[in-house]
Amino acid sequence: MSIRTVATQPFSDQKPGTSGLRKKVPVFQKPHYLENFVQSIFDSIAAPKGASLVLGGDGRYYNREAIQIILKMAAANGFGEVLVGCGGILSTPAASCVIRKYQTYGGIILSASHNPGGPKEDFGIKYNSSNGGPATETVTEAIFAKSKTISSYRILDAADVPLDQLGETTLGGMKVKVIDPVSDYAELMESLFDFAAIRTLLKGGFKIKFDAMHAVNGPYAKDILVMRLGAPESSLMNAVPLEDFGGGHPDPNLTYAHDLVEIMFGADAPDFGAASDGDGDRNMILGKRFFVTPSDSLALLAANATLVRGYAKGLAGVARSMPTSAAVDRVAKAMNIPCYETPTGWKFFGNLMDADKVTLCGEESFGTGSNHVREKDGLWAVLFWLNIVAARKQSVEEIVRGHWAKFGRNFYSRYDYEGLPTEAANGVMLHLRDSFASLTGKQFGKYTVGSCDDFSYTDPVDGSVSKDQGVRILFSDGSRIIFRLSGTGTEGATLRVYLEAYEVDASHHHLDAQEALKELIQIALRISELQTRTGRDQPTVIT
Ligand code: VG1
Ligand code: CO
Repeated sequence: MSIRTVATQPFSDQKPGTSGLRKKVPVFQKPHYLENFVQSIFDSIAAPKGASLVLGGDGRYYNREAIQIILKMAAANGFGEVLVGCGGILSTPAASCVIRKYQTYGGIILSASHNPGGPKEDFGIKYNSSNGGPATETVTEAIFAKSKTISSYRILDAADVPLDQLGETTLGGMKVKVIDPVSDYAELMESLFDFAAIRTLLKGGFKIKFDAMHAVNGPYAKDILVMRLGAPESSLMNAVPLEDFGGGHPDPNLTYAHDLVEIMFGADAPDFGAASDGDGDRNMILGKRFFVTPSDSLALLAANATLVRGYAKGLAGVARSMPTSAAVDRVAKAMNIPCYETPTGWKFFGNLMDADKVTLCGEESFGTGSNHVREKDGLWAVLFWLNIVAARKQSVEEIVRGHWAKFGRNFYSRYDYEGLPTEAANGVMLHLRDSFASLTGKQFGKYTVGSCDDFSYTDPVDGSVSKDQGVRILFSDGSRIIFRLSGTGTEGATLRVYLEAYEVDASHHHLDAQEALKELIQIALRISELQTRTGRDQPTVIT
């Protein structure tokens, strides 16, 4: 076995986005493409000789091939040990858990999350640091800089490593440990939640349905919900991971998790429904004929946290991404704990959690999590909800309505315009930025614009500044419209419009969100000139 140094040329498009580098599979299959990026990671993180690494992915198409390449490159770059999930599988939260538990130098996660998989679909790769969280912007910038000047990479000439059996093998001078992808994670869940109480709830006739969307969480749900908590096997759907997610879009929302939604809104619906995404870090929570918005879910977990063993001591603070509704801010205020607002999620939450500033955090994009790992965590959210339901002995709907009655309701919706010509999408953002002065103070029906800005964040821990993170139109009553370009898409540009209206009057809380937000939607379309500038009448997805 010998180490080969391969001459290569830089690619100009390896800038990591919101969550690593995501491209179509054929792009990753181009000669040297994956290798260049992996070498750029290794060169940037400067791991000491003999360091250990975690490696795994969501099992999508190209996962296995990529893992073999990365293992051989890790061996050639002086790593001493790689912990890899059996079959190449590790959900994103499980990878974070394993990095932390075994105190490895870092980890590489292969996933394009909720984007479709398959030979012509999406693939992705990201680096997580020793705290188990996504690399900070400083690190991803360094990786990008490397990728622009790279001239060679190192790889071991060796046969593929068997990945389907637990145990230890060697690759050159490096150990490869094939680990059970579920057990460390399941043990962590058992330490946080009252499994006995959830078991009793399920035994007592409380029916649940979990949709793994043919993605990575199938085996995790089977182990935890069925084997450990006693839910009948029929509680799971789409629980066998497939390389193409069964041709579906593994995004747990009302549009893409339609099979589950039909069951939860049908006759004889179960009491609780949930789904998770490609890599198992997102979650959607449903009650019987009832949808919980992710922003409300975060607020509710915070408000009820002390009912749950792992959080009984209280919360140090909470954090949400900027576009996430301010529902959790109201809970934080009532609990007298700090609430942080970051540009997006886990790239920024990690520092806050490491510094013990926050315990719970979340995003409107179906992501919630806590300091138990440094990623959002789909099944964790499901267990948290089940634990709350078991403790409160109320239905999901009763719990949410009670919350609104106490804190008011933040009506919320997100409109996504996917696959827009980049020029047109940039044009909308430019136009909005140019309109700040003329919009401020302007009245639209019952709404008055209090202020507008382009969100900027200064990390309170390391002082790093992230600018131009999205246009905010803030109304005097607390309502908001946010415009932002996605950093995870792989085709053209995706423009996201986030709408939030705060309603304190309980007699209006029963309204449908689209109905309650109707006026704000019209304002958003009018001030952005979105329809004329992009030629789109309708959003691709509404969540
Ligand atoms: C989206 C979400 C963001 C989330 C990111 C990664 O990013 O909006 O909230 O952190 O996906 O989630 P963007 O830049 O496309 O809006 V995951 O589950 O896709 O890794
Ligand atoms: Co995900």
